[in-house]
Amino acid sequence: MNWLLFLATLGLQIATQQAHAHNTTYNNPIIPGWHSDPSCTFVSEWNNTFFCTTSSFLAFPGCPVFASTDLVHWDLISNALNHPAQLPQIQTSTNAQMLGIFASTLRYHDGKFYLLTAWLDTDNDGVQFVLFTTTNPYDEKSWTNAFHIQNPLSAIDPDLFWDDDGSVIMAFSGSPIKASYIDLTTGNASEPFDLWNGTGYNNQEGPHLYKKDGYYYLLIAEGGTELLHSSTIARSKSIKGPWESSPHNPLASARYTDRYFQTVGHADLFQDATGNWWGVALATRAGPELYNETIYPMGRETVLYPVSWPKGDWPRADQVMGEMSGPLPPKSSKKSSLSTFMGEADIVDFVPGSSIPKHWVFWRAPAKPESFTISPPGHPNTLRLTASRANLTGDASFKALDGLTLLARRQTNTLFDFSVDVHPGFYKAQGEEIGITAFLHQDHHIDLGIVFTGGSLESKGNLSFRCRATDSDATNSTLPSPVVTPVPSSWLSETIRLFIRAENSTHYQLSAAPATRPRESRLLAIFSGSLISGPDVFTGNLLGVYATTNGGNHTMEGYVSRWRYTPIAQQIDYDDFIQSPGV
Ligand SMILES: *[C@@H]1O[C@H](CO)[C@@H](O)[C@H](O)[C@H]1NC(C)=O
Ligand SMILES: *[C@@H]1O[C@H](CO)[C@@H](O)[C@H](O)[C@H]1NC(C)=O
Ligand SMILES: *[C@@H]1O[C@H](CO)[C@@H](O)[C@H](O)[C@H]1NC(C)=O
Ligand SMILES: *[C@@H]1O[C@H](CO)[C@@H](O)[C@H](O)[C@H]1NC(C)=O
Ligand SMILES: *[C@@H]1O[C@H](CO)[C@@H](O)[C@H](O)[C@H]1NC(C)=O
Ligand SMILES: *[C@@H]1O[C@H](CO)[C@@H](O)[C@H](O)[C@H]1NC(C)=O
Ligand SMILES: *[C@@H]1O[C@H](CO)[C@@H](O)[C@H](O)[C@H]1NC(C)=O
Ligand SMILES: *[C@@H]1O[C@H](CO)[C@@H](O)[C@H](O)[C@H]1NC(C)=O
Ligand SMILES: *[C@@H]1O[C@H](CO)[C@@H](O)[C@H](O)[C@H]1NC(C)=O
Ligand SMILES: CC(=O)N[C@H]1CO[C@H](CO)[C@@H](O)[C@@H]1O
Repeated sequence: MNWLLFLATLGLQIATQQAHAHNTTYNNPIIPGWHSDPSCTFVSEWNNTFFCTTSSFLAFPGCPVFASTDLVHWDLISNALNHPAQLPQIQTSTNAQMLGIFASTLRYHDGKFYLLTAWLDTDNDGVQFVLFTTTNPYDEKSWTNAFHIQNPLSAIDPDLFWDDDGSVIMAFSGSPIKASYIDLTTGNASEPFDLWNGTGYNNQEGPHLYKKDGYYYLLIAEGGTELLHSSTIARSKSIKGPWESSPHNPLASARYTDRYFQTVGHADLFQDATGNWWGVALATRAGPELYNETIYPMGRETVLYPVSWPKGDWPRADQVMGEMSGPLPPKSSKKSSLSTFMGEADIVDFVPGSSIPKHWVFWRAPAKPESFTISPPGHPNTLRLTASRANLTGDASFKALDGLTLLARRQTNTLFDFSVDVHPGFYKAQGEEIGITAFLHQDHHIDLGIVFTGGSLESKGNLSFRCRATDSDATNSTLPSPVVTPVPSSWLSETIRLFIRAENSTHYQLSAAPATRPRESRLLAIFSGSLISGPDVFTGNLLGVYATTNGGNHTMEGYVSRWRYTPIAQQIDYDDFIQSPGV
């Protein structure tokens, strides 16, 4: 070998090694709990920061935006949909549960952040494409109102791609996947044209376009968002085709495997400051067996995997696992040592002057925001709930604008402890109920309520703990009967602490104690996580408080306090639990 060639080869080796010189291990999911359909982008102009968004359906605030400089510490920096005037339907429409904000695309172009998404509801025909933009994603109020982009085929999953000539291409779901040129000033979309058919699976959706080394690359999701889900890729010299499928497809998938992380698909790709490529996707922690038993209450979460994509060649991805290794950017020095994977704890005491934490959600934008008041006069360190007529399930006459008194956060850990204190004295009329819930949506929830059944309060049995599950997919034999337990008479005038705890990865324990004597805790019921998982449910478990008159039209107010969510452990493989520090 001559010296020049040797040096060139050595240089090449060093360059290649440099890109991968400092592999570190990290855990999936990088954003745990219900965070499906991730779309992420890297923005060097913003201090080499990665930004991601995930689907939010009827949860409000919606369109959460996360930022990270090291890919493992993710901060929720804003919710792009944060006040109802931006998209009034988030408050007024949709009695169907699995509609709302679907999968989005997040991109940065020429100083501006673009979040393009689909809005679906039952009160309007078809699907609307709506665009939110900002020049500062850290400033929540700076996100614009929804700007409508034409959706010629009533598709979902709009992408946003700027071509070299400045034209803007919006790919979207369809068989084959289609695209239109769009005008971002008028919202007009051109006659759609066909892109790629995929590799033969159903539900071609979630497209993202990229351009690299003279090719257009089209990444799509195929197979439906369950066990056959996948992410596949094709390329073409021209946007009009022909598209060539990657010989390495699927790029990412767990189908036909027994891996713990299933349903891997609906991906996005981005490149970091040193030129390494990364992929994100959604995945469900369960393994195929529990998946088939529909026990995956956290739903679809966001995972990260390294991608190698040599010049002119096809991308290859590492398979998604609970523990992975890759050339992560250096750890942000400002951050605590806990990665977002460990799940966020809540220690919330509703101190006067505080506001509702940014990561908590309502189900639709609240029709009456004053139903959730922190520390009203005379009641410091409490949250006052004004009950909704409808309970969490609602009834035939329930309308979105009636409002639902529910405030929740995501279950972000396989094992956790959640508790809230309920103050005495709210009960005046029959049916009144305040409680805590594990809530997937209005047709899937497990509630632990304190219910007043009328009569005199002092009489034993008139104030009860009621553990009740609602599961529209359950049959009479699989829906457990409500468990009703009288509140012990010695607790009647006390503040009562209600607990929901995942004691293992399949079951939830519901219990209660006098707040001042938590050791007197009583186990009231154990319910399966299958009640809050479902094959056609796209959300994941939320934990929260609710108040209802169960159909009564009168006003009822109650007070809760001391909201705690304590992460206990993350399961990352069949026999692998990572304990939270301090547990
Ligand atoms: C980048 O980081 C510096 C130092 O933390 C900060 O002052 C600056 O505002 C940041 N710039 C952007 C665009 O985020
Ligand atoms: C946008 O589309 C609408 C309806 O299809 C049409 O009336 C209008 O002229 C279009 N605007 C532009 C600038 O093309
Ligand atoms: C998709 O597949 C159908 C049926 O095989 C074929 O007729 C059509 O031309 C294909 N379209 C594209 C864009 O490849
Ligand atoms: C899960 O269900 C699918 C579809 O019914 C089946 O093909 C697969 O064998 C099942 N896997 C397990 C582990 O039960
Ligand atoms: C670092 O991780 C990447 C992605 O898994 C891999 O391709 C590369 O070989 C690793 N490098 C080293 C030095 O282990
Ligand atoms: C469930 O039970 C109710 C009341 O007993 C009965 O009316 C209904 O037909 C049952 N449904 C099924 C699917 O068995
Ligand atoms: C979890 O606990 C429940 C109830 O105690 C039990 O029936 C179930 O088998 C346990 N599941 C696992 C995975 O240990
Ligand atoms: C909800 O309220 C309706 C009446 O408004 C009642 O029929 C139903 O049993 C209640 N369900 C739950 C889970 O509270
Ligand atoms: C409460 O109001 C609803 C409509 O707002 C009505 O349908 C219902 O009959 C009323 N219930 C009672 C108990 O008055
Ligand atoms: C509505 C109701 O449950 N009322 C009961 C309240 O408690 C007294 C004494 O136990 C019962 O007699 C009532 O039926």
